[in-house]
Amino acid sequence: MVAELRGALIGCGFFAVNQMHAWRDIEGASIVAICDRDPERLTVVGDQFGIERRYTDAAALFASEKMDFVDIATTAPSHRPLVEMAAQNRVPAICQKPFAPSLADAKAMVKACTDAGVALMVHENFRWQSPIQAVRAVLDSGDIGTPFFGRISFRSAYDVFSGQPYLARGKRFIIEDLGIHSLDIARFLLGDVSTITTRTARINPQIAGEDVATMLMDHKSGATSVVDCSYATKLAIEPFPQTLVEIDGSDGTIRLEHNYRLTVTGRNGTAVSDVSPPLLPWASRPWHNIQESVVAIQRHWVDCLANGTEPATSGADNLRTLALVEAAYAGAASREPVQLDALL
Ligand code: NAD
Ligand code: 89V
Repeated sequence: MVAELRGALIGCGFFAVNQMHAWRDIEGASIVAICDRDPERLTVVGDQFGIERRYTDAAALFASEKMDFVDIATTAPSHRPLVEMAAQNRVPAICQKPFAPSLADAKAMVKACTDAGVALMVHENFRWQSPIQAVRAVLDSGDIGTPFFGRISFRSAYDVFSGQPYLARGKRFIIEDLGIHSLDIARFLLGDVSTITTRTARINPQIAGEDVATMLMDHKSGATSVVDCSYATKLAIEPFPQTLVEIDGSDGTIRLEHNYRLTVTGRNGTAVSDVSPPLLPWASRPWHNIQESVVAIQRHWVDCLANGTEPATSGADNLRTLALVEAAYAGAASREPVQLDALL
């Protein structure tokens, strides 16, 4: 029998609770220790999940525990020091998105893990949502031919600030926090990007950053995509946190619409299906879509460690998503298109 992987979670905040639930659902790995610099969060999560080994200092965690991996669920400013600490201790690491506050930091983190010979995965989970995987499967089937256009859309007026108050305070908001997922989905479905053009706006006067972004991208495949996101869009039915997708191909189309309705028009006609994510026992609507993807990405990590394969959203892969974020902010400021290769 293969020994279960021993993991530790650093950062016991709002989102980490989902990660802890997901670890309990996954065979082959368990969380044996947790760390948070806030003793209150340590108590809340430690008591909820029955974890006795608790640390308020990540260096003490690394010094005292024998771990097969560490799951870093803190916010971006701490990601580089914590990933570098993992690399120094030769511990494979998962790091939440946004991978780092800057592309330069992210490159240094990838180098530190490569030099140490340890695996590094960014917890970029949106592409692991089952409706998005369903779109990918249609593309792989060849039914719609070669894609030439895509639209990845996330428009909502959901109050994200009550659960994540820091989102209202940052100079950067929607592209760095949410658009990053949409940009990653665009890469996942249509491949890497050569050029991005961006417009942003702030509609909500009570926040510091932009809450609307519209991005036009040239993909290296020749396809064009529009990635649009908004937290200022008041709709009759609030769709949070659904990502809607349109793809046009040489032989047909894909539409992932509200309520997870997937319509595929291909060589053999039109098929409509319901690709709703399952509601896991510990999940709660409307977050269940995201919560299910957390299980999927963490299971993928365990498979990768077991088989010695590179995670789909490895640190190196995620540099290309983070570069899109950097390029989008640069292009929004200059109002000029930005070339991606120059950043990588
Ligand atoms: P949070 O502020 O609620 O939690 C972060 C926790 O990390 C806090 O308890 C804080 O005390 C702790 N922490 C920070 N620095 C630390 C350090 N150096 N050592 C130990 N503990 C430290 O934040 P959150 O909303 O849970 O977000 C965490 C991360 O997850 C962010 O990067 C966010 O973007 C990401 N996130 C991802 C998703 C997703 O779907 N992938 C969803 C929500 C949030
Ligand atoms: O995925 C995220 O990082 C979250 C949310 C879905 C609310 O934007 O912050």
